[in-house]
Amino acid sequence: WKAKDIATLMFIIKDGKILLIRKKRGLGAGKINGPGGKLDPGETPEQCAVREVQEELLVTPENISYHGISLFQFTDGYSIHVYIFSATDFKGTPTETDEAIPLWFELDRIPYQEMWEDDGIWLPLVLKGQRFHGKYIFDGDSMVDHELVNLGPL
Ligand code: 6U4
Ligand code: NA
Ligand code: NA
Repeated sequence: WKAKDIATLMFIIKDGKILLIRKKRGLGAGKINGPGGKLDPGETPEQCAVREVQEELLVTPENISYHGISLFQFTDGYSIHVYIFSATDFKGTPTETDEAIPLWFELDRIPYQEMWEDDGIWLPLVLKGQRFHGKYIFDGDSMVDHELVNLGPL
């Protein structure tokens, strides 16, 4: 038996670009991902997503949409449920912190080869304004199975 975590991801998409991070520590350190992290006691997923972007990049996302939930199940028993959000605006200036380096990418140049293997499957649905849910089985860093259900437009 291993812990089940609940976490969030927030993709700020503005002026044809997406704000990603090079993660410096935690699960997926070294990879490029959206900012996000684990739920603190008493907060909603959206509150967590906003707080994590504030902590990691010193910006506050605005005009937020909820896309859905993804379950990541690792073969060692660990699992993490991730609530996925996007935002079309933000306040502040993306800034490097102890946790993350901010990186902007054109929407047709997202560095999927430096991201978690599942991102290439569902991040295009975020860009298209779709809701979805999915389940992804990982053996270490390798995805061995997945199911994705597209739930239609936001
Ligand atoms: P701590 O050190 O616990 O405070 P925290 O930032 O709260 O760190 P972290 O970064 O370990 O937690 O949370 C895990 C992050 O990794 C969440 O944003 C979700 C994300 N994540 C985990 N598996 C993922 C996967 N397969 N694909 C993906 N993001 C994943 O795109
Ligand atoms: Na975090
Ligand atoms: Na955290």
